[in-house]
Amino acid sequence: MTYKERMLKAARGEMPDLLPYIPRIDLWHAANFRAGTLPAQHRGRTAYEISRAEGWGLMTASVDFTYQFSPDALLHRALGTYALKEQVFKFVFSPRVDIRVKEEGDRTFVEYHTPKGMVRTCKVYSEEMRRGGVSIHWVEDHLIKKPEDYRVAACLFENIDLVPHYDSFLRWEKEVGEDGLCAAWLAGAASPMHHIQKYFLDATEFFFHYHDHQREMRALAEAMAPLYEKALKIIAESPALAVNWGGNYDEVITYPPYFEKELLPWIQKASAAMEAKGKLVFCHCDGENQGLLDLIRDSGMHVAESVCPYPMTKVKVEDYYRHWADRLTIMGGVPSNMLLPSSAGEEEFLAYLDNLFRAIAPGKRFILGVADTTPRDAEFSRLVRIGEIVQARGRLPLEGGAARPFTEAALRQAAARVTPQAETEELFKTVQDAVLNGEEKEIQTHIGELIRKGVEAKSILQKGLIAAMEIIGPRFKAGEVFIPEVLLSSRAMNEGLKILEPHLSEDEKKKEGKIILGTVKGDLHDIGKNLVAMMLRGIGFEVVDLGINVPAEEFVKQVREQNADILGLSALLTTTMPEMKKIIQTLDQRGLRKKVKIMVGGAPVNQRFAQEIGADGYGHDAVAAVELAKGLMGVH
Ligand code: B1M
Repeated sequence: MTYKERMLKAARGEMPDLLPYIPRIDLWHAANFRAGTLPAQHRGRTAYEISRAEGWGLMTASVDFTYQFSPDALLHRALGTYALKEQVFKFVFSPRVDIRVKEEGDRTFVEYHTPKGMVRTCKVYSEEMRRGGVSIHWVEDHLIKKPEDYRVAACLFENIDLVPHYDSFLRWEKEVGEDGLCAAWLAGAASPMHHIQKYFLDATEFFFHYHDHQREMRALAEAMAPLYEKALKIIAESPALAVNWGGNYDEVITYPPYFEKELLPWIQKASAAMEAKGKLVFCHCDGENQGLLDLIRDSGMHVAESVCPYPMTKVKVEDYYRHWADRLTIMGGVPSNMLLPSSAGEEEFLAYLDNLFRAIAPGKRFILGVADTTPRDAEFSRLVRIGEIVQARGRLPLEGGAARPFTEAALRQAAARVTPQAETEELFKTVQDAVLNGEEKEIQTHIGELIRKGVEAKSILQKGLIAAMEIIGPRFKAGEVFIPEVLLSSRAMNEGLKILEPHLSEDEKKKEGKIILGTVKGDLHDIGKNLVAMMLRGIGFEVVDLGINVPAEEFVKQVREQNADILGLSALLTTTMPEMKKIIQTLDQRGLRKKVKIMVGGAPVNQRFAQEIGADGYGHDAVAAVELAKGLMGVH
């Protein structure tokens, strides 16, 4: 059986002969090829050649930005209108749109002059990013900057057409042959609204606009919908047997009610359209999926691709299999940190595989791979070892026995909900409610009223504002409220503080402590870090946010100058985690280590790593980060 046949069978819920093993190695390859550090036996080879030489399938189910035919494939990155080999159409701009492009070093500025005005974007792709194994270009200046931009963006999209174009897809399919299943791609978003979220606004800003400018946003989504409809028709009629429809779903970013309202109908629509033509729908489910398990399972998609289980995320591989495998095929299963000796020792790696092979028996609806992708510093021999184990033990049906039992205790834990006690005086209820409901305007009135009544500013701060933030944290952790609520509450809290501040004495204004916060060098993920910053501010810390991609020297400089109590480091990539160690070492060498407490966090970071690098603490999520910061300050 060929890899293509195995994938088709696995995706359709039939039993292939062997567990398909298709590790994604594009970024690992690009970084090591550049650095001249590919394994000796593979020097000079392409990623496809290496996979073939090792007997693995080719990862062609998800987009590979590192390998494209068109030099301008990513020019319109900030619009999400690429020109990729994975596409079976071309985006065609009408002559009514005048496009002006300017390159400056690593930056590409693009202006779109439409009949209704101009919008502009800027993307960055640096040598450092290439070397680090990053394929996604960073959008530095987003399309939507102010509410008026929505109208222009809508006009822009009304002036973009899609025309069928199979040439590059067919060329790619020919190159892949029977060694993989080539999936077509639209833009990596599941729906027009998801497209707006992923491309047009900064990740945090999106949630504010989603609340404040819902009408304008929806009008833009409606203006984009015909393109999405047309893409579906073209893909359905095209030679592609599968489509990868949207991705980066995550229980925080695409939180359940939002997913259900804005993404699900389009995934269902895509699945129905493809199914009518005997085609398959893959979705790139590389995020934290715990809160989305049912929604994804029932969405109609055929394959959840890039599934990244515990210990990188909350859901264990056995729980995925138990929950999904009766109707949804899982692709992925090996979290990328299992390939890094610095994150997982040899024993842990082997134990993980051992468990995986037991957990996914009989092996139906499973395509084994690395989720999301093999990191630059991965131990190549581990990828090879997985391939050998598949050859030795991967005949289907697997003989591993039943999946590990799902313990009652784990079920109870997952269902546990924190019920916060809002035991506060009635007097402060209006302020608390305004924070909890994210009412940034009303809060000013409520605080004004209390001040006029002669209520102490300090009490309003502690029993109104801070007490409300202490309620929202556990609610977020318990899954009772989602990221927009937290962000809107933090915004309301800050508005309230502005009114209160002139009435607080210098002593009362004193913050819980001062924290320097940033995402380390080479890393552009900032959603989690921003959330941590907002919650720390909400609870009374002064936060100096240095942003993303912050070099060690900058952290050191800030520690020297800011007189802060805590340094907070965030990293979302296994390849950038070592930066944290470097920063701590540099602080040590400069005699500054004792000046601050250091806390670290981010999806791949854990307590063990924090201890190893000499940090003072690790925060699993934003709520834990706040608790940790209070603990480090000696406040409980
Ligand atoms: Co990226 N990405 N990404 N990505 N991305 C991950 C991180 C990944 C784990 C996906 C996966 O494998 N399943 C994977 C890393 C794998 C690895 O390193 N082994 C990955 C990859 C590979 C990449 C690229 C390399 C992909 C590429 O180029 N093809 C690239 C790298 C770019 C770069 O940084 N140089 C890339 C790019 C992107 C996007 C731009 C598309 C986008 C980021 C948008 C943005 O941040 N503005 C993105 C996204 C969205 C993700 C996932 C899907 C979601 C991350 C997120 O925002 N989660 C992510 C999957 C995952 O994490 N499982 C993934 C929501 C957020 C609230 O949670 O950030 O974990 P989180 O923050 C939490 C806690 O971690 C903690 O509190 C936060 C709030 O509760 N926390 C702290 C965070 N910082 C803390 C600091 C503290 C304490 C707690 O103290 C100081």
